[in-house]
Amino acid sequence: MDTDESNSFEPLFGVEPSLDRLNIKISSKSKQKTVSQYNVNEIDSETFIKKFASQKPVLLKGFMNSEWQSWTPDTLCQLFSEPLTVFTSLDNRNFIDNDLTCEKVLREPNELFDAIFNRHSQQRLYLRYVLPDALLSSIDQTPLQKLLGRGANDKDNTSLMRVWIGTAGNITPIHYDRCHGLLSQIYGRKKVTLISPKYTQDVYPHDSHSTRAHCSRVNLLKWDEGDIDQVTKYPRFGRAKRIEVVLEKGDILYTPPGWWHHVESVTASVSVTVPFDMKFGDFIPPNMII
Ligand SMILES: O=C(O)CCC(=O)C(=O)O
Repeated sequence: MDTDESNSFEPLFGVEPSLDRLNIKISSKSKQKTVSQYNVNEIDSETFIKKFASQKPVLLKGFMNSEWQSWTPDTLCQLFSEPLTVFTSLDNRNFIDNDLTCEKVLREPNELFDAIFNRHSQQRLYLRYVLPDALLSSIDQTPLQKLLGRGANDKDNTSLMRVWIGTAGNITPIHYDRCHGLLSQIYGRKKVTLISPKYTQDVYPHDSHSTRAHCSRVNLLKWDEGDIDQVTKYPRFGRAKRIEVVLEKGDILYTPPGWWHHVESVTASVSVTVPFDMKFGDFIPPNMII
């Protein structure tokens, strides 16, 4: 099942494939229902807080600009001198931080980045790492800081930033987070499918007492392929309205707490997650609301 997909990898770092070539299906459903989108000078902090924070996802275009030279495979190799712990996926597709779906392996940085960006491996790999200072300093955070109404040197924020570097085809399966999500794209493309918390019962979360309570049992790709097991077990998933967003270099997607999301790396990808208001506050996970 994975081999066809892996043949659609783009060969070289720096080559940005077009959506047509990637054969992304933008369904009529997602055309009708999409997220609001703003360019960098079109939205201020007040509007963001009033209209979106905690309520609706929003796509922020051109909010995460980085000096590209700092992020090439060569510079990445120099920044990470020790062997790195990376995830492999048991089905070579789905990655969630869980022993049931992933294994940790050690890779030399040059071997890892070569495998990710030059397709020198059929094995999918996902690195999640604290953002090194050298990369952090190459990002212009001013637009985002203004939007969030923070000081530019907010240490709490930056020390919690994580970089996600992975092969094309990696999937983070349907789950929700309890904190606000700011997923920013540095290189390549990701397709994010969002589902409102109001459809929680149609998403079939794992048992509310389990450590996977924030994860859905549905395998979205298999369900869409009509996999008989998936469709039979999870018939109501068809009712859950989906919103599809393609994240490109420079974009940030804001996802409110409790919104279900499924993330697929369309190409080899580098993203940074920016924590915003990590306190859970009064947020009650959707599957815990009686
Ligand atoms: O980019 C990914 O693969 C997953 C990111 C995600 O789920 C998140 O930031 O909450």
